[in-house]
Amino acid sequence: MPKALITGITGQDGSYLAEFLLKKGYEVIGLVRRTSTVNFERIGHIQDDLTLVSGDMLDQTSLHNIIADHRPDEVYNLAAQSFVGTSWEQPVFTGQVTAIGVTRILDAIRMVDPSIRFYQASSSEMFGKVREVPQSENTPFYPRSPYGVAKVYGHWITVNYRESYNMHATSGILFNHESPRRGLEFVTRKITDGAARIKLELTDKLALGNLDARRDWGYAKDYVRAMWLMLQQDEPDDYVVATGETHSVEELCEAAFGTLNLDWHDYVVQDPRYMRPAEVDLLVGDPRKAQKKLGWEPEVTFKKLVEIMVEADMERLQKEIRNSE
Ligand code: NAP
Ligand code: F7E
Repeated sequence: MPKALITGITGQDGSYLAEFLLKKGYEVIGLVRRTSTVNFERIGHIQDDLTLVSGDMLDQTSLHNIIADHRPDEVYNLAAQSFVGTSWEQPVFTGQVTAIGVTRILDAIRMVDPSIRFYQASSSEMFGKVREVPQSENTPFYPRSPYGVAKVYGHWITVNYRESYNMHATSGILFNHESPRRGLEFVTRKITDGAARIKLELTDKLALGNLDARRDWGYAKDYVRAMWLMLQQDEPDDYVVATGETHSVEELCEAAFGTLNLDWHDYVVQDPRYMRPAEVDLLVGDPRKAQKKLGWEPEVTFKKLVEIMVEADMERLQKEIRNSE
């Protein structure tokens, strides 16, 4: 039975990857950090099938002991301070977790068993102020936030450990991917949840920031499959994972409110609080290498993704209303 360690298992991607690996017959170890209240909402339904271990990306000892005690075949490093907005408010913390945390876990692997395969969750935010359109594995980085800068570090330390120690260390440069399990602060979920609340007359306004920003949005379940495929290759490498399509925040509003037969113009207001000090205006990925080498294709379109998310938020909120009656 192959064994995988997932950091960030309580997050959106960690929960989908855990489900995916369990179905493939893996033993799944999940690293969780200590919190004063349990936050297993995304993994509660599979908790009995997982081995959860206590650790933190800020704590070298815990990372080393977990690798030494469990000896996984594959490590998926998904843990991060992943919200771009927060990275301006907590730049040092973001660097400690999202950048230096990668070195901590890579070094723990190097010391225990350098043959363990490693996946690093790199990000399209590294392209930032884009140097070319679409962005591929060869596009130079120009990050625009402390988060983006931290991910550039995480990417290059992964490449460096691959080249220095001959480790099977791979960097997946994933473009935005979403789902009903996306955190409520990210724009897709904020919009699908907001539209559902408005439909159910729980509120009548949705405050957003920059409506012109464009992103290449895919479905998280499709993207965790790509992570696994990367670690099944004979050689470690870097891969862009994206749909190749780009849409604006305004188009996202139109799609989400449209699903509920609402006109977004009647409800969305712009609020400077949600504008960023430096913006990433346009992201669109070139996924041809992943398609060719991994045989990976996204299955869910932008329209379908928005429908899935709106439907899930409607269902959740209707249930909450019923329970409160
Ligand atoms: P997410 O939902 O924010 O999950 C982040 C995970 O990291 C959570 O499980 C969180 O634990 C954990 N974490 C944070 N700080 C930690 C620490 N100090 N020690 C241990 N665990 C810690 O993020 P996601 O959307 O699933 O993304 C997964 C990874 O892919 C992240 O590295 C993200 O930066 C990267 N990425 C995401 C996207 C995307 O569009 N989703 C695109 C490219 C790259 P708690 O539950 O305790 O907070
Ligand atoms: O913003 C604009 C905002 O926070 C998308 C993370 O998973 O993907 C994610 O980072 C765009 C930006 O995601 C609001 O200014 C407008 O241009 O949903 P987001 P992100 O910053 O692209 C990458 C690939 C990651 O790696 C990250 O971990 O939407 N926007 N109005 C808004 N964004 C938010 N959050 N809230 C608004 O009200």
